[in-house]
Amino acid sequence: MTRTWIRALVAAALLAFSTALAAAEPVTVDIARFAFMPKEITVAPGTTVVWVNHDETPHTVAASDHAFASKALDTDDRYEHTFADEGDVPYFCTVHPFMTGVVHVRKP
Ligand SMILES: [Cu+2]
Repeated sequence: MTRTWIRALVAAALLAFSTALAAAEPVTVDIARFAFMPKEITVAPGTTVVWVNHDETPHTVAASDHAFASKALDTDDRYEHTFADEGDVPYFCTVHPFMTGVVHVRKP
């Protein structure tokens, strides 16, 4: 194997490794007993948050600033949103506005 080939392989391996580090795992928020659990989470920019409704009652996930909103989620339905920018994103359930949560988006 030539030196150039070895260099190319090492470069490809390093690129794959750094890409894996950058891609954050999805974070799950459970909807159960008329609450978001956990109610507050902190994630890195680029993270996808997945909400899963475990209640028998339909719920929604809607940003307080209307940046995103799910349809009504039936039992076991899920909704996901990727948070690109840093900041605090409060959200609530439009069917039951007392159900609230916050996603804090922060660089690690
Ligand atoms: Cu609800």
